[in-house]
Amino acid sequence: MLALAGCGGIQSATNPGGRGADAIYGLWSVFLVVCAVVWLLVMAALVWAMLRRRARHPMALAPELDSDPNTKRRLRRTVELATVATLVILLGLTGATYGVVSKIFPVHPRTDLTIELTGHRWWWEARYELPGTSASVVTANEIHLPVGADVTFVLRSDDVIHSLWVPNLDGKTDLIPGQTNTLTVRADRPATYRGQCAEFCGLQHAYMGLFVVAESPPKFDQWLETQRRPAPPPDNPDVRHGLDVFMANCASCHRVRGTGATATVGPDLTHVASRATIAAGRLPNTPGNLGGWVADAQQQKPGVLMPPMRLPPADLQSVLHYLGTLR
Ligand code: HEC
Ligand SMILES: [Cu+2]
Repeated sequence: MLALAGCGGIQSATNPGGRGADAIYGLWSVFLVVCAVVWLLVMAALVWAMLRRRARHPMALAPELDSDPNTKRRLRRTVELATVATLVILLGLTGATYGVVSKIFPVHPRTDLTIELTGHRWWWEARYELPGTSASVVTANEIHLPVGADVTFVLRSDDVIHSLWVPNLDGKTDLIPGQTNTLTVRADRPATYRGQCAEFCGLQHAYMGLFVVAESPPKFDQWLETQRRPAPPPDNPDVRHGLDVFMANCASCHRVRGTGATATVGPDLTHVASRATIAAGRLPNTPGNLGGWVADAQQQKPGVLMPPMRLPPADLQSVLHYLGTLR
């Protein structure tokens, strides 16, 4: 039941929605069938041998196998055959594996879109490379991709080793400090998938999730256009006060494009209200969760690199109203 519960979901290698995951699922199926057949044959041979021995030597502890030269020859032939079959099967599976690896990591991958993905303890920073413009699109933990496009992730780490794994889309690739890895993925149908850091990276590793939203190219372009815009200026006194509170308490770690907040210790919050979750998939992005998070992030992710912000209630409300305008 546990194994079945893992099938078919939004974080499942058995429900492929992209080229890499498709190839891996195909390979996995071949392994499953071949190994199941081999296992059944071995078990059948074992049962057969046990029954046969009982029948011939009801009392014997060690039957003398080598009594008859014909039997001996037959046995040797069988063992030789099984050895060769094992070799052929292993070489076949190895070859199939190389085939899949060369599909997942082609030497010269095509690239329609490049996303620099940096691993931080314990969240993901995504920077979209937009050729021919100085505007930058930086977001966190929620990556949008156009369906059918070859999207190359340029993977780096800011601290320790992390690993990107979105099982419905592709295999895993590590994010290693001081090294740049790449992974090119292609999503084949519109869907939202969950990914997970797959390399233990400290206290909140389990809550270092991410979402990948694969959508039609027009919807993706619309999303990108929105993300490209800087934050709107405050349009009422309460929100203006929220921005002041933000500048005084949060700007040392966060960036909001269009304001003086330019720090990159924590996620870029320019469009935080457009995200479905906060804190690397830890919480749905609701006003209550956001308030709880800003007041004391340690409650939700103990050890997280955002300190509890002991703000007077009125200031907390204003800063939450301000965050709400960052759509
Ligand atoms: C010392 C640095 C620091 C300060 C100061 C700080 N934060 Fe953070 N913040 C972080 C880090 C780091 C994260 C990422 C935590 C994680 O998900 O593991 C974060 C995450 C967040 C998130 C979730 C973003 C997302 O998309 O997941 C919000 C919202 C946020 N902070 C708001 C605030 C506000 C509002 C303030 C000021 C009242 C503030 N932060 C002050 C470091 C800081
Ligand atoms: Cu991790």
